[in-house]
Amino acid sequence: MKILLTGFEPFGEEKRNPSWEVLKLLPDTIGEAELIKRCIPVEYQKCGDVLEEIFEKEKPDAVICLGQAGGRTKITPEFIAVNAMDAAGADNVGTKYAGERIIFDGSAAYETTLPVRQMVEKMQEASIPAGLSYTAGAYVCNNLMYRLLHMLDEKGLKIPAGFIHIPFDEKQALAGGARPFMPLNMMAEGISICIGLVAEKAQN
Ligand code: PCA
Repeated sequence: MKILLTGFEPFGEEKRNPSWEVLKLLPDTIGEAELIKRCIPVEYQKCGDVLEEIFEKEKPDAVICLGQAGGRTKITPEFIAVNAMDAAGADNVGTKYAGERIIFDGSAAYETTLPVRQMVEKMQEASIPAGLSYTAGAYVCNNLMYRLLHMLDEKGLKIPAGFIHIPFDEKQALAGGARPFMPLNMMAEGISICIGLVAEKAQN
């Protein structure tokens, strides 16, 4: 079984993105699952297309996309992606959106198909701060999650897929004053727990 994992390149003022750094710490297999790791550009117009290309090539059995949510204190699986692009900040090619749709006639929202409640419970049992999030924002991460779930819906593919936001890592915290963070090793442990659950779900 193949699980596609994506992280993002750095954006804004940051020199690194923990969503990609954490993937570098993971092994290439966990149990029966082969992990395919890819880095996605922080661009509204490109992120979904890049993901679709990788998906077509790799044909994974499950997809977990990761992104940085600076300021959060927990690993937060996202419950929902909304059909909106609306953020104060520009993406990495300077594009900004205010109150626009991702897909003009697309659904208002898509719900994750990852076992998010179990993920949160299992991470908490392992003493890793975790919580369910009901908003991925309306910037590029939400965009990627929406495009992922829209693509699977269009293809009629019912595989586990969704998005997990993670906090800044320790290097970012040290570089930028007093900011909430989580050590990368702890995030790697948390994401490995999530992958294990997804592998179980994808098999059934
Ligand atoms: N976080 C941003 C985009 C890329 C990333 O890692 C977000 O939350 O939208």
